[in-house]
Amino acid sequence: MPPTYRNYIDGKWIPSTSCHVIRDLNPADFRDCLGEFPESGPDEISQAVRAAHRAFASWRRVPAPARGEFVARWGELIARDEEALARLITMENGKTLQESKSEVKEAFDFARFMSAQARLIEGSTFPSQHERRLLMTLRQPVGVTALITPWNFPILIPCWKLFPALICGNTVILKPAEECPLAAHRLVELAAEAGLAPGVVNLIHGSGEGTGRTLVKHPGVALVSFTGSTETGRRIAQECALSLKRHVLELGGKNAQIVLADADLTEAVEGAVVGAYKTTGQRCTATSRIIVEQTVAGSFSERFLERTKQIRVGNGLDANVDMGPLVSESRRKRVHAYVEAGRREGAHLLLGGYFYESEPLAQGAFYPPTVFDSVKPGMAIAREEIFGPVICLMEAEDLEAALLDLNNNPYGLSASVYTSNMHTALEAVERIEAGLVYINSPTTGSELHMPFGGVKATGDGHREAGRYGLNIFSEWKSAYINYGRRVSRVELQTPA
Ligand code: UN1
Repeated sequence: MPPTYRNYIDGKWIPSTSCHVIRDLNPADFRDCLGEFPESGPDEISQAVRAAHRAFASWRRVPAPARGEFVARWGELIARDEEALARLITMENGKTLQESKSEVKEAFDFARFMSAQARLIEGSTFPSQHERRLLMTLRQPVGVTALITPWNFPILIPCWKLFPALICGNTVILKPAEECPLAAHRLVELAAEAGLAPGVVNLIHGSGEGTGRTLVKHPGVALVSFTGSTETGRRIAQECALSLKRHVLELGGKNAQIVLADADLTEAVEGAVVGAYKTTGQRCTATSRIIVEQTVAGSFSERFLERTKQIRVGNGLDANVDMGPLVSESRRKRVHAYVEAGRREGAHLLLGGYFYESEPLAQGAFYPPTVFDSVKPGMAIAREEIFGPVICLMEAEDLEAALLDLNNNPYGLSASVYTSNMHTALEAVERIEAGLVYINSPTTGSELHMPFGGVKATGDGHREAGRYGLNIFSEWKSAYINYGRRVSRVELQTPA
């Protein structure tokens, strides 16, 4: 029997009252159920919100450096358990062990970075237009925050939100994706071990449609931070608009790599392989379109296909595997539906695009690296986020045409350009409509101290990672402090 997991509310692991259960399956082998998680209902969500409110009153008064010390202790426990956490991510999400290790490392590196930032939650001072008056700004916590996180980085993305939320003095309700709840469970167990005060971080399991939606609507939640699909993000924004709740949305991408004729083709091919197939194409930053300058399109495509054929698909725990399964059967069906749509619309399938029929791959959500060419900008596979190992090869006459194709898309998260010309590179950096631009490296691989996020339908203008979480998780207060003895004198002065 798989173990049954509980919610974490007010410092206690509490069995859910719900009779709906979510089974956490290993995507490399559906026979392996890692645990059963509750579909939490309104009562337990309210209980968690009440606990977070009570905790907020004291947590906001804890000096920020002490809040930072807590994040540092939590990070050190994540580092201590690096191996075990990485194995767990691979078993639950499917990505290779090496990728899982990089994810865990980025999580504890971010804890180290963020814990130091707790001493730098700075405001400013300004000269006043009145005498003997000090003007200053300070950052204040927002309150109870709901963090709704995806399954593609089940440790890292919760940390991107948790650590800045906490150092700024907020309390938290974490609702992890139902596909990877065990990673969040372990993460919160480590928070408890690090000595977290009850109610500061609460963990509520359940689906997005059910538990997530109820949490977003709860009047006691002051801010919702969400990473996931644009479709869900839109619904969250609509819901939050009704009560003017703060919301922060990190949504889809349809990232492109441009390869120009003067590029180092070997590097461009390697970059494309990393961008396309790491995490089985399930990164917001994954490369999905490759736009190649016509004169080198034939040779690029030949070399890219050759490299793609070498990708070894299998269980991510096996060190000889390059690409694990998709996260679930429903994701596999969705990816395949896009591939079918591509075929129907007249794109030419060069590789992949099928389900494995023999063991062991038939037991999991495996999908082969899939490549289309003759893809036209209007096709669904060229416009929509597929979130799988599916590549659209496109041709462009020159840089101008390539930029036009790249920007002609509702999303704007990440983009990459391979060229050996500095002028071209800088021109592209300037003109690409995306939050992240890479020159001569893949569309993936952001560094934790840089702002992360995108333009257009990729989000709502916020940036995560780096110090940028401080802007999300605090509100400015402007303070006017008169220190002259006779306040009225100040008031008599103009302007009003
Ligand atoms: C995501 O896909 O949601 O740049 C995050 C990258 C990683 C982060 C991806 N550092 O690919």
